[in-house]
Amino acid sequence: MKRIVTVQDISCVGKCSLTVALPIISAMGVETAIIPTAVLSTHTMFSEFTCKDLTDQITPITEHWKRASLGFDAIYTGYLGSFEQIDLMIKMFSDFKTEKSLTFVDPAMADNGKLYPAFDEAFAKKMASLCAVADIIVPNITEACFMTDTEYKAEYDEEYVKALLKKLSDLGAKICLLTGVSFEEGKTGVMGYEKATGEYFYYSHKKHSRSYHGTGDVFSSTCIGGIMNGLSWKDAAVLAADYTSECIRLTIEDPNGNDYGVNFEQAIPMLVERLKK
Ligand code: PXL
Repeated sequence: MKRIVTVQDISCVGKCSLTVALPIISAMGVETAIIPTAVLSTHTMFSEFTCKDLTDQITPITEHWKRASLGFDAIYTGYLGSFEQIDLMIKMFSDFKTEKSLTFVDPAMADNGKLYPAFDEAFAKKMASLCAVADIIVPNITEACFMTDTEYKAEYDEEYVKALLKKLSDLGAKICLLTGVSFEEGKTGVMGYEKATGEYFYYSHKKHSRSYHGTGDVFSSTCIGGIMNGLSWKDAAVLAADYTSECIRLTIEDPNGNDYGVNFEQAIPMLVERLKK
């Protein structure tokens, strides 16, 4: 069985970061070690939240793991809270990455043209330095723009997205996967670029009437889980896009659906079925 470690916060309510990564990746048959970077009462899109920073726990945990000779098939980072945490992740990559293992960065920090409340432009530039040393990065268009000094556009063409992917790739990552890429009304999807082959990849599906927080984390978790199951990055991206879309559909159809996160739990059987194929 493969083992990954994912490093992100615990938002106690809100269905994002570790509370989606842990169940989704585990359901995909992959051991999921965690480092919680902070404990929040809810994610930061609530009007109020508590936050206990756990940065001082990261080094003691990783030093213990080194003494115990623990290794990981992948290191997946999500929402991080500070410059220091980003530096610690760069160090963790260099301490734990092997030739066979994968580093996967979701620079979760912005959406719809805006940074999340806790961040500023300097933080986005710092996040670019983590993306530079990753194998695979999965920003949305907003995050990619902040990291590459590109003007954010709500409407764009394929040329704009390809140029954005090229700039992301120039940061250093081997594979760049942009989420939330839409070229036609009613559809959305993912567009990727692989530095080694110069190849672009696009996959789209239905765009739903509503969007929810945490869907980027659902996508990233499924994508790394798929890769750990032996899928190519493109097939993993397709699976992750389809699963995320199904989670959104189920949430919209649920009369008691939460507005803070998606019903990812209800779509886990579909995810597991798809992995068997
Ligand atoms: O990736 C979403 C996310 C994760 N963690 C925290 C957040 C958010 C989005 O707002 O606030 C704490």
